Amino acid sequence: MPTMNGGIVKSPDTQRENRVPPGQRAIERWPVLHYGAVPRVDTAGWSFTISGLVAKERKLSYQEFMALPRVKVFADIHCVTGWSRLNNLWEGISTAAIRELASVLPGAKYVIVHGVGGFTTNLSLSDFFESDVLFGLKHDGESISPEHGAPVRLVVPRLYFWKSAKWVVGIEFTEKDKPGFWESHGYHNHGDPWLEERYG
Ligand SMILES: Nc1nc2c(c(=O)[nH]1)N[C@H]1C(S)=C(S)[C@@H](COP(=O)(O)O)O[C@H]1N2
Ligand SMILES: [Mo]
Repeated sequence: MPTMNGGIVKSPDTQRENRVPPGQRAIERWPVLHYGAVPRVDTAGWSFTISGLVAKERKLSYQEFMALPRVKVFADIHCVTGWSRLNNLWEGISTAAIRELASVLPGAKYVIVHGVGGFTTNLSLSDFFESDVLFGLKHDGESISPEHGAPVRLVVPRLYFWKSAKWVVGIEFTEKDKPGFWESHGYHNHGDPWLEERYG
C-alpha cells in the first residue's frame, strides 16, 4: 500500500514535553476494552452510512470506503481507566475525506458515531474534524484486529479513548447533542484528558 506523500500527521499532544496527562500512567501493551462481546463484522455486508444534516445521505460499501484516500497519524492513547499508550501509528481515512463526501449542512453542530449493535458516541463538529482524527484501518502497520474494532474504528487522539468507537458503521450529523453510550453511563460528555474530564 503506497503511503500518501510519505507524510505523517503528528497529533499535537505528541509534541508536548510531558506526554502523560494527570492521573495517567504509560504502559507498553494495548489492552482491549469495550461493553459486550466482540462482534463479528462481515466486510461483504458492511457499509458506512452518512446521515442526518447532510445535503444527501450516503451509504458506502466496504470497497468504496477502502478506496478513499489514506492518511497516517502518529498519536497517543489515553484511557479513562488510567493507562496511556504512547507512540501509536494509525493508518486510515481522515474525517476530512468524509467531509468532502458528505456536504454537511450549516445547521450541523454535532456528530454521532454509530457502532455495531447500537453503540454511539458524540462529538462536536470541531472535535470530529480535527486534523488528527481518522477512521482507523491499521495500527502500527497491521490491520486492526476484531477486538480492537475491525474493520473500521474511529480514532480521536485528543480525547479519552472511549470516544474512539470500534466497529463503526456510520455517522450522523445533528443540530443537537446526544450523549452516547459511555456518556450516558457516567463518563464526561467531552473527555479532554489534559483537563481530566473523566466523569460527567
Ligand atoms: N463499539 C464500541 N466502541 C468502543 C467501546 C465500546 O464499548 N463499544 N468502548 C470504548 C472504550 S471505553 C475504550 S477505552 C476503547 C478501547 O479500545 P481498545 O479495546 O482498542 O483498547 O474503545 C472504545 N470504543
Ligand atoms: Mo474506556
